[in-house]
Amino acid sequence: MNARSIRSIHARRVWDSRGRPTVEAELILDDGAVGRAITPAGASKGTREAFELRDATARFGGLDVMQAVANVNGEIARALVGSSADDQTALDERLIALDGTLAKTRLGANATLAVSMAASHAVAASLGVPLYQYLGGPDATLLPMPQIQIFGGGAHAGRRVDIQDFMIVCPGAHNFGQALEWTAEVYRSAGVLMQERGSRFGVADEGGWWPDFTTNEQALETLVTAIESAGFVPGEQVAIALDVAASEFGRHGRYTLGLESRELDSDGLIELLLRWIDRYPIASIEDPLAEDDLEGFARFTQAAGHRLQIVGDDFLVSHAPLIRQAAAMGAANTVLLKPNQRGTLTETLQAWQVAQSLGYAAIVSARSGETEDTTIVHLAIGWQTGQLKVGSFARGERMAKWNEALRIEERLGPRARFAGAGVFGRNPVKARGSRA
Ligand code: 2PG
Ligand code: MG
Repeated sequence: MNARSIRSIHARRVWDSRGRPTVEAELILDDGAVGRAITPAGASKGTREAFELRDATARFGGLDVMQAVANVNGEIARALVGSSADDQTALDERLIALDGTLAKTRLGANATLAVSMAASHAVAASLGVPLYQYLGGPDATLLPMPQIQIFGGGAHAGRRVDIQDFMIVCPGAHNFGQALEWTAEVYRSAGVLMQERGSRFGVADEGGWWPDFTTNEQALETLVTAIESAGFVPGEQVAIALDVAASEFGRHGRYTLGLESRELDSDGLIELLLRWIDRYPIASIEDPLAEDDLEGFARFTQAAGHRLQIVGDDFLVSHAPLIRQAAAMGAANTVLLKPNQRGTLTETLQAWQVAQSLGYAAIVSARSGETEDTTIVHLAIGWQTGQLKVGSFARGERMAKWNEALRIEERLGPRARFAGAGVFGRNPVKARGSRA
């Protein structure tokens, strides 16, 4: 008998950070080791993401997941119980074959991902090692550069500003813990600043301050002021990262900036972003153009790809074939990796491997609907992507991830390395950032 054969799989409905239903799976091995994982959920989603199965009933606004839960407890459990969990690739391939569709429309990627992640946790527990170590072996010692949201916007804040994530990175920090300390200072000073200006209205879906700005650029200015008033040198110690999430306000090469009542075509949006890059210390821009604007993405990458990180999220949906297509066009230079965009760990890892082979960097990312599940922290460290995006510096479902990474940094002790400014090595942030 293989000690790591699967004794049981059980799913239940749990609740995410927006109070919406989601799937948790628990997998027990023959040796008694238990793995548990919860699938997250996005709000600003790419149309080519794997399918999230929600019940065709009115319960909870049509968002219930009882069918996905039943799929795990029925079909998936029947297919996997008794087989070995040792080989994650083989297990995920069985899930893919069992579903039988390209986008997991039959069983639901929310069902398959919970099982895929739970299996990896169970094997790590059985081996008596942390998940990152099971995934990455002795080399898994690289703590990621965190991308942390200071203001929320777009679909996460009632579209109060068009840009979705105003984040910071800390290229000047010497270790992960210090990057969090600096972020805590900037987050606090941004809150104080907004309070003083009478523009603080609670927090958005991912814990960033809910903004009340009259232009998108005002958010950038406020962010630079917050970095300065927290005592850091913008662009050197702390830089800006944006998720424009342009698919949310643009299609067919037309973009509507609702906050400023402006319509732009692809070139107009590219010009605007290039102006911001000149004026503000921006190290990374995600989804600068919409997911259907491959040419725009390629033009923007040609104009700015040597200066900063250009990230494909809705544009690439962690999908290896789309990454290959983008690379052939010279579009983007970094991939956002979200396991629920594909529905198994193996497919997400494949996206990273393909990205790496094409010279792309990668950021493991949470979704706007999260839980206490910390699997993605282990993926970022185990797969050595060097970057992690989790939302802001508030709310338990976000802090659970940052705190898990802190624990790992402490556990690794002197072996811990920090991705640091190296992740932006190709594109030194320092050269830019004067607001003159
Ligand atoms: C994104 C994520 C996280 P969502 O767009 O990168 O900010 O949002 O999970 O809603 O897609
Ligand atoms: Mg995004």
